[in-house]
Amino acid sequence: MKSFINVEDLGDLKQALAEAQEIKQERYKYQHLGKNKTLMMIFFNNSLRTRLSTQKAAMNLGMNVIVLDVNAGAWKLETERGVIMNGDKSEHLLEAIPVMGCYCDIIGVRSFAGLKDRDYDYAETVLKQFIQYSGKPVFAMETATVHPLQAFADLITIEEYKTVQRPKVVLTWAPHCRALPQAVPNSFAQWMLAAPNVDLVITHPHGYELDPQFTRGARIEYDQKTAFEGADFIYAKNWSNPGVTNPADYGKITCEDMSWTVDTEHMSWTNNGKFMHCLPVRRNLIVTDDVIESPNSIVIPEAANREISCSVVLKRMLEAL
Ligand code: AN0
Ligand code: CP
Repeated sequence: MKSFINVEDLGDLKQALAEAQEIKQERYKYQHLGKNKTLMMIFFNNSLRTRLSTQKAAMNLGMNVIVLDVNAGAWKLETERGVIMNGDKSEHLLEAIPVMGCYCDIIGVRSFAGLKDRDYDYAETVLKQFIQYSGKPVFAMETATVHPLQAFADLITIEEYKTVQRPKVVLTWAPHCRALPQAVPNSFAQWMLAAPNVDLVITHPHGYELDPQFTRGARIEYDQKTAFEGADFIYAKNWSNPGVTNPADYGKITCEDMSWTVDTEHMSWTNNGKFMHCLPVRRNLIVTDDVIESPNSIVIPEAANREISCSVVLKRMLEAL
């Protein structure tokens, strides 16, 4: 595997899920694969889970790991071509990327959407520059529009916790005090629609429609209660306005309706549904204390599966070097 961005990059999902279970049983089975190979992780944004789980997965595979927090110690990077660089940015990404590529075998990139210019974000400008100029295989650690390591971990978790052959999985918008990207819900929708046995329903306020390239074929239900009825899994996430219905709203908070917060009443509408969230989560905005602390909350095993999803991805990338 030369890159990991969209669900298609992984090929057959049943095979990938089987590989995930194999690695979960025996995490060090492939530790010879990464000998003398270096992973470089580049963070333009904060992280807890991605940083730790990706490093752990790489160590399980015997790799060396270098982490760079671009905003903590590196030169401030210019990302636009044609700019007269007389401001605070000392280096251009177009030199920095090939230099980074000299020191490693595989690169992971975290670079969130700026949420100001929809075309720039949805063109995945930064990620594409890494692919084009680093000369190395690149994987997304949440980029402007996708978070595939999270979605793969979510799928592994749903496979492990489902009690019916074809679970009803509900992706629900929930309120938040800051504008967040659409990467997590985009990838979650893309992966659930590609999964062999998932009945996906998406619920959100009017105007929050996700980009159809990720949701085509999904059932959209604007009434949250109707969506929740009979659900086996509730996957909560805030996202800012995707600007699909009204381009001027892109990246804005256009709904603050706290009736969307997932509380015990919401969960009572489900089929004893499990609660999921990618984390970090702001309690009592997205989900109440009661729900996230309940026995039906599987947010911790979900996070634990980030090590597993990443192990499969890095194993595949090492095999292709
Ligand atoms: C990020 C987001 O919503 O995309 C990362 C989630 C994994 N969350 C925050 O910035 C709080
Ligand atoms: N879920 C997730 O990617 O978390 P971090 O932002 O902490 O990496």
